[in-house]
Amino acid sequence: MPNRTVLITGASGEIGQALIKSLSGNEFTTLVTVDLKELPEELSGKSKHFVGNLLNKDLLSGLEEEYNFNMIYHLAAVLSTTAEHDPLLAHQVNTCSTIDLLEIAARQSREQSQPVKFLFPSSIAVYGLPDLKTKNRITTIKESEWTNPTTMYGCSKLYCEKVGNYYSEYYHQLADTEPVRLDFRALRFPGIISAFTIPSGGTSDFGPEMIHYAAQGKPYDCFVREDVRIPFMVMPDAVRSLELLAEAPMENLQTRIYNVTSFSFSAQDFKDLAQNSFPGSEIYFKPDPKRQAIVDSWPADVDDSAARNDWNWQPEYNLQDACQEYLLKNISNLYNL
Ligand code: AKB
Repeated sequence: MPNRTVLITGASGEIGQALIKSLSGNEFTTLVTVDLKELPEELSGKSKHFVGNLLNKDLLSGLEEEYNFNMIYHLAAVLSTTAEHDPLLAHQVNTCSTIDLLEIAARQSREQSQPVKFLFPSSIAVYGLPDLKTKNRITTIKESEWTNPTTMYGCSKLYCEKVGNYYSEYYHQLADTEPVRLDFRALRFPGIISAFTIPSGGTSDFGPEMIHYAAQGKPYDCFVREDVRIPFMVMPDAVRSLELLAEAPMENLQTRIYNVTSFSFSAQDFKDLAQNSFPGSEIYFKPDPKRQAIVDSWPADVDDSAARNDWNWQPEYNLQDACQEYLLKNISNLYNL
């Protein structure tokens, strides 16, 4: 296998940490990571880590000068709830940093005369269903349907999908220059549940938060109604789907944007799981109408048949394995239960 240099932004976040663990086992891969924060102790030494803000142009130009990237996992983002508190910041972090990194990838793909792959985690937040009646009527949603996001996070993810596709297919289409060979690929992730880290700033956080609180014996006030249902997957499947899409032969891909999911779960399902697994858990439903409205606009489930057909996507953890084999086992270990 040829040596390759991989950049991961947002490396200290939930997906970033899990991706570093997975990719750092490969002796042919040099990992370069960036985040506002240091990496946790257990990951230090697994990458060349830079602490800094992606909006700092000097940081990016320094990285461009020092490294020739073969692949970029651009994970850094302001998530949906945080983004509604500061939409301008969300725009800057989520879209401006993406354009800057796409520019670097485009230049480097030209200089190296080979494709630079650009992997982008998009989200079910790109969907926007107008009301609960519509949400309940639709069983699964395809990539091309209902892309009317109601959040700044969803808008920025949708824009980045479009612009990533533009950089791969049409960039500088009228200029008399060598075409760039940037290879942008995006996954629309559902809510992601990690057994090792607790999410923050998202609106799908009610599920993982509930389980982690219950395991620690802490009461939890759930900010959505019990009947709220959205798709979820566990972290190992999220990381595996990113790596599978990254490695899929281009000729098999009929699109650059794919839904992926494992199971659809309601807030009440999470409560039942928590109470069966950690008897005595105190979970109360105290919906916040504004956060509630955001998840009401997200689909209850997505159709990931394109990913299944084009690059053999299949989650390793179905609902039962996700709960028993991954979540409860690891969470119990984490909190020494
Ligand atoms: C969020 O809630 O903002 C994210 C997402 C669904 O993309 N977890």
